[in-house]
Amino acid sequence: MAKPGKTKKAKGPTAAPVSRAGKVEFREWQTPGSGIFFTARRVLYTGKSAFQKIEVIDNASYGRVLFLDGLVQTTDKDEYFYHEMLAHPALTTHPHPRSLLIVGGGDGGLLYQALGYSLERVVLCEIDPDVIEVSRAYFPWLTPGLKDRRVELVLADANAFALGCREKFDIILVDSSDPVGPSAVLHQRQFYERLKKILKPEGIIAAQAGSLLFHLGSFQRKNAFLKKMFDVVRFYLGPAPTYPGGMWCYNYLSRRADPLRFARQAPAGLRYYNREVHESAFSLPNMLKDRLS
Ligand code: AG3
Repeated sequence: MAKPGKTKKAKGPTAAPVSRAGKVEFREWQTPGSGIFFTARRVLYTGKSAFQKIEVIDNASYGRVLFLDGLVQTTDKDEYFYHEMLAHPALTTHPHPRSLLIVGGGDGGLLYQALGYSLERVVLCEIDPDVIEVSRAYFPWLTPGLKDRRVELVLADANAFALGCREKFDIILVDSSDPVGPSAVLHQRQFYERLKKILKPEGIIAAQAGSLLFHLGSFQRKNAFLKKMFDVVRFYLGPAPTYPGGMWCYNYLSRRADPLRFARQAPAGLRYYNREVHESAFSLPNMLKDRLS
């Protein structure tokens, strides 16, 4: 990781920075003609890892904001909407989760949620060590789990890791980025076939799937191949205020788990997730139902 504060001229996709009215503005182009912007109170980090451009700024309304290749990954203000909804539906409905694999998630936010359960072993497979180091430096409140004794960090491409892995997991949570750049393979059929092989018979996979507004076509394609692989293929929804379209979609996949049959309570102190939210998240709007039927 380059030294904090070191600013190289970025090549390729980046959020940074446009200067307008004396303010440095970072933006994500969510579509060719629209997006979201943040003025930087401070630019905390910009660097290019072996895999992607990494940027962290401090914003007056959202606190710290992490961008990878110009795409918002997490902000202090709203990270829990996404991390809670990716973690808890699977973890509250698995009969006895002992082992967990997290795919991606180098910022630590999902791990933080998962360690609220009495898991015995967690493997976090992140391709980019710089994401972990930058998050440790600038999001220390998300990353304490990275040094938990139950956690093993594997620095690898999850697609290759899944192929070579001889262990099976109770739960697999896929915290990928968009289906472009290093995350593209994590949205494809081959990857899910590999995950299925390392999932225990009672296992559950929860994966971020994308924007309800902008990725409907990709849900339709995913649904088609997932249906051939898993008996239980469910989509569920939750808000993600700083992601494109603001409403995010997740997959819940299993051989036999019922996403509405609870096996335990979620940890206390969550800010978004609760049992009623969980139940209603699996009720889908017509525009999505139509695509999946
Ligand atoms: N992973 C999902 C990020 C997707 C956001 N997409 C976008 N901004 N276009 C988030 C990683 C947080 N642990």
